[in-house]
Amino acid sequence: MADQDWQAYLEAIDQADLTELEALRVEVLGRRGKLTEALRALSQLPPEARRESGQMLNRTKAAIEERLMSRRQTLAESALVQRLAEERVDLTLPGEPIALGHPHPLAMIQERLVSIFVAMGFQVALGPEVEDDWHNFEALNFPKDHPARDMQDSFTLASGGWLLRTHTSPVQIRAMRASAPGPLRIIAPGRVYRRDDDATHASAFHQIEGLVVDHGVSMAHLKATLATFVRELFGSKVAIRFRPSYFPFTEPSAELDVGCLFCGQKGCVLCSETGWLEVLGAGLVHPNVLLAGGYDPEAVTGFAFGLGIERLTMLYYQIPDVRILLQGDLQFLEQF
Ligand code: FA5
Repeated sequence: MADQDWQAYLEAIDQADLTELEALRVEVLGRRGKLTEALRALSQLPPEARRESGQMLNRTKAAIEERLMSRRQTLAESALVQRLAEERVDLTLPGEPIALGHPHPLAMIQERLVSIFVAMGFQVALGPEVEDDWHNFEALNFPKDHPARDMQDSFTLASGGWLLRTHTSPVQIRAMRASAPGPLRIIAPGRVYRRDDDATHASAFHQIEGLVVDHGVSMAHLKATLATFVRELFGSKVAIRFRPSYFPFTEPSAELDVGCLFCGQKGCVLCSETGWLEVLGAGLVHPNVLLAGGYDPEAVTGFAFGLGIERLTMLYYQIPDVRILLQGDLQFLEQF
């Protein structure tokens, strides 16, 4: 084969893609390749010509091998450049949206209730969820074995004398004992526990306690405070009424009802056809409770109230069943 033919192969290599390159390699250097055959044919040449041809063929082989290698490298590099161009990542593109959580409806309502009272000048006080009998009952004027204790069926702890508080009212005692004989205006939000379990009663729920102790505090202050609170929460059009009631730790005692928001006071299952929904219990602090709190009932008076946060959340969002608030169902919770 003449020199220019080998030269043509070198040029073909420079133009080849990967597949053509392999075909060219086989055609020239394969077991039956042109150059392999030519090298094999050398043995038939006379010694002089063999040496000359042999040197020429070996140089050609080296040149072709080198060219094959460099073309392969060029192709690999351009493939890489192309891939990099195709796979370019645009770091300025917005990412996949991440679903953000938000506070539970009970937490939102609790915050709203607390902020209404804080705006009226109340301070937030907290107390323990594991209480002793004295703070939860006795200091609140529930004598031992008194039937009033049946109103709040408690979870007691195995280690004697402790129970899970059944209401936030023990914080009244703790706050009074920390402030007596000075004036006091607190609200105490928190979790409470009772042996209850039905559509409107959970075994763990939340209350907000309110307590004001000062000179000359009267039922008029209580009514004005609670009326302001209800109107702040539900708007000025909602109807309210105070109804006589009984709690051992207040005298007189009252319950506050709001006009049913579900039926517009026409009467429905949720208000038991009465047109009214019970919102909270309240009253003037019983003298025995003031005494237990370290105050002189001859010198000061006070009012107190306690409301259920679940109950208010149900009213606020018009949720007909308390259990759905406590089940952690995302389909429900994501609506808020
Ligand atoms: C009390 O717990 C009194 N400590 C409230 C009080 C405080 C009265 C200060 C006077 C002065 P009662 O047991 O009614 O009262 O509960 C208050 C509110 O808690 C109820 O109106 C209701 O909204 C809510 N509640 C009671 N039991 C449950 C329950 N099992 N599940 C959900 N909410 C409840």
